[in-house]
Amino acid sequence: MGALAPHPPHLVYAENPPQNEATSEGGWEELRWGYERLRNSLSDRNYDVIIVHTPHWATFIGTHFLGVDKFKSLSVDPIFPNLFRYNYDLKVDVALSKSIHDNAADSGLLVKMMENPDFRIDYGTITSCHLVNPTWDKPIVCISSNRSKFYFNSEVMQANMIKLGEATRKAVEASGKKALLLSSNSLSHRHFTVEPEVPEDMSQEHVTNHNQYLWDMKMINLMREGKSRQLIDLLPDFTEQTMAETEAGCLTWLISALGFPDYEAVVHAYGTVIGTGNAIVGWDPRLAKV
Ligand code: 2X7
Ligand code: FE2
Repeated sequence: MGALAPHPPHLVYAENPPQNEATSEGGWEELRWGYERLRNSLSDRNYDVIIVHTPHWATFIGTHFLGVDKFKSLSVDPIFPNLFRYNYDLKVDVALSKSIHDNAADSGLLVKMMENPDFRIDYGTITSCHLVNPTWDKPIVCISSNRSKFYFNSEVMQANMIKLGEATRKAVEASGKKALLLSSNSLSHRHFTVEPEVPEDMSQEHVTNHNQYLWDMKMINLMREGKSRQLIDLLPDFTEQTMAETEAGCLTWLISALGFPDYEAVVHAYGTVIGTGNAIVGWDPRLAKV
């Protein structure tokens, strides 16, 4: 299975889990209830591993993969340290990580295993994984975002992420494991630059502008209609027009790894966080037409 699983740290803050030092009065319920619906949709799926592709582990030379069994530390969001100071303790499926790495290398991508045991895990990975699986009872594979969109352009980024998706799929199939794949990103990404006095004051929350909303709906409707080829074809224009976080390549990787699904995606929620557009969407191969 796959999911679009955005990572605004506000959603973890609003849930008040014991791992997070900051406390809140709630907020962003539509998105949090959407995550609850996504979790319910997974409750009868016995998957072995979560594979997450994250924008906030940015690598400029190639794609990197976590290559150490366990990581435990404190993750502090650089922009919102008031909201997110999260004590994480996670396990990595290094064998699967290495196998995706090797397949990607065979397809001509520049790749590297990240083997520094003191490496700080980014808040994108932690937020998406926490909201999908708050018990952290599954190992993860974590894939960095190669910034080829910035060094080259969207087309190069997409071509590389399509290859990376294929390499991921091959490695998962060869492993015999059942994997849940997460694209950890928001959609439209123009946002407010001033935080309200009470961050969870929902009277202040809305999409930054109508243009962003219309683009988000265009993309979400393509997902709902199972038109994943059109989705990926439109992605460079969407990313340009809305400064979308799809610039990181996560969604292109996910759609490619799922084999460009032509079945309908299930939209669990759409909502804004500091004006950005966020959709929680699941792709379940059981919905594939036979
Ligand atoms: O990283 C993020 C994000 N993608 C969206 C909204 C708010 C904060 O952080
Ligand atoms: Fe982000």
